[in-house]
Order: sequence, then structure tokens, then C-alpha cells
Amino acid sequence: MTDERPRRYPGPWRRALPWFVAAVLLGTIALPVAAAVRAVPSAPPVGIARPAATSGNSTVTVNMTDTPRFVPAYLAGVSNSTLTVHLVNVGQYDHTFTVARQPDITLNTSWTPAELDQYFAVNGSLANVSVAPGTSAWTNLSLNGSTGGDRFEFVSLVPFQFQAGMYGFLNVTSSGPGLLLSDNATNALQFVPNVLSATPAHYPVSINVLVTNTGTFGHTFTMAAQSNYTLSPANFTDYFASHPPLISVDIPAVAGGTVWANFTVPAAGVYQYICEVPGHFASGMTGELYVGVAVPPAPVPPSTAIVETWVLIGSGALLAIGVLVAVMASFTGRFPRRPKGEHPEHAAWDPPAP
Ligand SMILES: [Cu+2]
Repeated sequence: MTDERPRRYPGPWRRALPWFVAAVLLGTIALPVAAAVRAVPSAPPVGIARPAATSGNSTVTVNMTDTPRFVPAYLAGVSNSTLTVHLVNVGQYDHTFTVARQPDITLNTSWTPAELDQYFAVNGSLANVSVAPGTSAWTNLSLNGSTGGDRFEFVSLVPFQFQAGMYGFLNVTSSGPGLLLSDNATNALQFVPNVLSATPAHYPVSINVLVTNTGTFGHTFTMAAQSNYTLSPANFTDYFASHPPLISVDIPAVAGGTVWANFTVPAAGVYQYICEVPGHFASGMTGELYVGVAVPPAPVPPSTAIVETWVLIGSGALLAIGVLVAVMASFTGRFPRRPKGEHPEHAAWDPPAP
């Protein structure tokens, strides 16, 4: 069978078609490569210790709202210094900032206002300031050595504000000069950062880690007492029973809740810390504190950009377009449109007459 139609030289679009298909298919490779190059992750952060100021004072602003709340509700103080608290009443009601004198107690929110007043009448307060609506006040809290490692609750004594949630906690570092660090606990069951570094001038050294909850789950910050020992999720409970941790503190189960982990490190080494809440360590909630030991350079993890949704969808769409165009081109090239009725040799293709 011979085709007697004159063979046409392919038009510019037909000649460009293979190149277009090749370009689209190459794009399916180029897109994830470009995404991976753009999104090369950086090395994970390392927390670096700084020396606690021996005589430095610090200032913090606390807003008093009609919710009623203290914002922030967790304050961090350094012992042997003065913490100046700037109290701003942003609400329409009176509020007080009244700090319990007794350390490490938690007042009972089911007390009546009279019972709360009675508690402060008997036990006294470190500060008691009343702030009228729309005004502000200042108060100085002297955190001398005797407050080291302690936690003090503060409340509003205006009736029913404490009971409705207007309270907070002041956490103080251990007494004596030491090294300060900060770390965060997340709902992803991670410590961020999970590498801490301290370079003390002498041993033993007092180390104070301010741990902030960026999520809402309860956690602990628990540090192994032996250096260069690797805990495992299967054995840490038994291990801590026979080797008490350097420190174990509960991290408040509220966003923004803070606690100081204050402990003394006897000698240089790498100390592992974990969260003791069941399942959290197994999920990766662990970190390492390098004391007097250089932190090894962290390997940069490979980019995971290739599995980002937009890359997958984009590459898939390009691949589909390329395949579709190639298939259409091959079919139109192999089966050109049938001319109108003038070729009886094609009659066999006609559907049977009804
Ligand atoms: Cu945890």
C-alpha cells in the first residue's frame, strides 16, 4: 500500500515539538534539583553558655490584663542580682503584683479571697504593689544568695483574680556565679537546640539552664550524672534509680512556661539530657551538654526538598504534560487525519452500517 499524497516538509511547530517535549521532561528533573539547591539546610544550632553577671541587674515588663492574667506569667531571675519589674496595667480593673515570700510553694486556686489574704498576712510577701487601670509601677526584687534555686509564686490579690488564673512564677538561678544557658521543649518532642556548650574556667561549675516550653505538653529536663554515658529509652529508668541525675525538673505544661535547671557539673565531659515523660525520649527528646569539650562539627543533613509537596506536584504536572504531548505527537504522526471519503482503501476502517 502506497501513500500517494505529496510528503510535506514538517512545519516549524512540528520540528520544535521533540525539543519542547525534551525540555518539559528535563524540567521534571531540574525542578527538584533547583528546590534542593535552594533549601540546603544549615547545621543545627548550638546553645552557648554565658557567664552569669555577678552584679548585673535586669528589668522585665509584666502586663496586667483583665483576662485576668500576668503576661508573661513566668519570670526568670539571676541570684545575687536585682530584678526590676515594670508593671503595666493594660486593663480597666485594679490589679496587684504580690510575690510570696515562701519559696517553692504553689498556692491553692480553690482558696477564697479571704483565705488568700490570710496566707499573705501570715507568711508575708517579697513585693506587694497595687496598680490602677491605665497606670504603671516599678518594683525591685532583690534576689540574694538565699533565693538561689528557688521559685516564687506571684498573684493578684484583687478578689477572684487569682482564682481566675492571675498568677505566675519567678524562677531564680542557683546561688553563686555560674554559667547560664537556655533551651526549649517543643510539642514535636524535641529540645531546641539539642546541643549545649559550656566552657568553664574551673571545676566544679554551676550551670543554670533556663528551659522554656514552646508547646503545651508537660516535659522534664533530666541530666545524666555520669559524663560520656549514653542513655537508652529502654534502660534510663533503671539507670537513674542507681545513678541519680544531676538535675531533674518539671517543665510547666503551658506555652511560655519556664523553669531553671540548676546543677553543678563536677568535671569536663559530655552529659546527656532527656525528657523522662514516657515515650518522649524514644521519640527523640534528648540532647547533649558539652562541658569543657569542643562540640564536634555537626554533619549537614541532606536536603529533603525533593519530597516537598510543591516539588512533587510541579514535577508530576511537568511529567504528565511531557508524556501527554509526546503521546499526542506520536499518534497524530502515525495516524494522520483521514481525508474526506476519497480513499476507498480505508473503507475497512469504517464502522459497520447500522
Ligand atoms: Cu517530653
